[in-house]
Amino acid sequence: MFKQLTIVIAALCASLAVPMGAQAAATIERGPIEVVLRFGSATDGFELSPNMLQLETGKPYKLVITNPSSTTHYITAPEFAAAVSTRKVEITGGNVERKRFLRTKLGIPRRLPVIGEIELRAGGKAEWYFTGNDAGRFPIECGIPAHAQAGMVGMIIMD
Ligand SMILES: [Cu+2]
Repeated sequence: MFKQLTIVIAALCASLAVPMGAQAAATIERGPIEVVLRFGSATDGFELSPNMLQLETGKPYKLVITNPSSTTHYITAPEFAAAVSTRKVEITGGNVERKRFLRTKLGIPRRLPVIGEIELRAGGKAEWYFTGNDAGRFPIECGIPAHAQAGMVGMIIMD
């Protein structure tokens, strides 16, 4: 009986003593943190929902941006794009097109192209995989004239 208990305790200790490497691997296996952002609404409202995202530097994210409206919207967040390392942008539905421009347009020394705008047509969905590098407050809005003024503005806060 006593020997059996010792074995159980030993097994329990072994299961608790997970090496750091294994923990890191488990974090990667769980994948990026998914955050959902809606551009426009099903009733064609000019809004971002939510209009504020709180993220942390150094963590991998999958930002899922949907456009349930009947019109095209442009996801425009150049300062944010320059502050993250983009792994990929996957675009599905709505016949969507990715647009890019260089850091030089922001007065940032040219290193790599960053995502300037993502054209998100009606019913489209974009999945933006990135890791945040720089802390700050970054505006995100619709780049189509008058849409931002009508309310399609938001803020991404990276701590
Ligand atoms: Cu728009």
